[in-house]
Order: sequence, then C-alpha cells, then structure tokens
Amino acid sequence: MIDFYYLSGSPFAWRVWLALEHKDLKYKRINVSFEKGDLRTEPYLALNPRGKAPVIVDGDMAIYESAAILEYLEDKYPSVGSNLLPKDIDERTVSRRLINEIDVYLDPASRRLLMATFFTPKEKWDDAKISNALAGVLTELESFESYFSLTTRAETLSSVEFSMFPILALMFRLDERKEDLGFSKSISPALASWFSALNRLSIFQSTRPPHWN
Ligand SMILES: N[C@@H](CCC(=O)N[C@@H](CS)C(=O)NCC(=O)O)C(=O)O
Repeated sequence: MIDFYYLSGSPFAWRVWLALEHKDLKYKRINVSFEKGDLRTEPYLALNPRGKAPVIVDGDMAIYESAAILEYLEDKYPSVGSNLLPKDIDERTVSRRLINEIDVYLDPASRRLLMATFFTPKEKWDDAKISNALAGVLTELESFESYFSLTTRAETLSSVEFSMFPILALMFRLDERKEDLGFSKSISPALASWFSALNRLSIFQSTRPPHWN
C-alpha cells in the first residue's frame, strides 16, 4: 500500500492522483493542509525537506517532486494497470520533453497568473499585471498547439495528459472566479476540445480537487 500525501487544489498532487488511479495501484490518500501547517511538521519535513505536496511513501522509499513520482511508479510497477509512458523510445522521449516543457515553461507562467488573481485580494487586483500574466500563459499554450490537435482517447492517456490537465483546469477555474478574465475565450479551438474531451472522462472527474465540488 502506497501512502499518498495529497493537497487539494495542487496541480502536482492531482497529477500523482491521476497516475495512481491510471496504474490501478493500491494507495491511501492522506489529505494535508497548508493552512493547518501540516507541511511544516517535523514528520512531514522528514519526508520532504522542501515542505511541499505531493509526497508518496512506498515501503522504505519516500519520494517528492511529482514528475519523479510518476517516473518511479512507471519503473517500479511496469506491468500493473495502464502505462504512464509509451513503450516506444522515440515516443517516450517526446512525452518526457512535453512534461519538461510543462514544468519549466507553462507552470511558471500559470503561477504568475494565479499569484495575480487567486492569491491577491480582489481589491488589489492589478488589471495590467493580470493581462500580462494571461498573455504569458496563452503564448506558452501556443507552443503546445500540435499536441492539443492530436485526437485524445482514454486509452492513450499518459503522464503528459496528467501533467497538463490539472494546470488547465486551474486556468478554467480562474475564469469562473474572474468573469472578465477571458481565458476560455482566448484559447484555440484545438485546446478547448482537448480539454472538454478529457474533462468528460471519469478519471478526471473522480479526482477533481474535493474542495472544488
Ligand atoms: N515541483 C514540485 C512542486 C510542488 C509544489 O509546489 N507544491 C505546492 C502546492 S501546488 C506546495 O506544496 N506548496 C506549499 C509551500 O510551498 O509551502 C512538484 O512537482 O511536486
């Protein structure tokens, strides 16, 4: 049984939850709260000295950094459930490159937008800063256009979808919070249909951050 330390609303924790489900592994989800200080306790810092979620503990092995967790699950349990990465080396490399691009370029851009909106009190919202951050996210998403244009079917789900979807779900949620943000109006038709196709799949619905429901 894997212990999975989960923070509701974290795209990184969501990515691990999706992978655990996809691989059909037995796990116990342990909810941690930033507000309650769970990430700063001694036992938690012993698992992840950076004090961030997610973490998994599998036997004697405690692992943090969500991308490394997904790699671990695939390597450790190659024949359990569905694969997280394609078997073909070339395709696998493209998947890893996409995941790296998501983590290194898209995630920081989306964080800037989250900081300017979610994590700033409404009365202090700076419209110029928000538009700038939104433009940064949209520019980044353009780089993934050929990826979004590929047909998405449940049987081709992989770590790439599990890394991309939670970040985009957060962006769509921002649109609900700030009606004039215009994220959904500004994205490409390929991205819009990619997102709604995945959003209909039960794996994405059943792992939605509990506090969103
Ligand atoms: N690169 C890390 C990022 C993890 C991360 O930033 N988690 C956030 C939640 S989205 C967190 O735990 N923040 C708490 C803090 O920084 O104190 C990963 O992929 O696991």
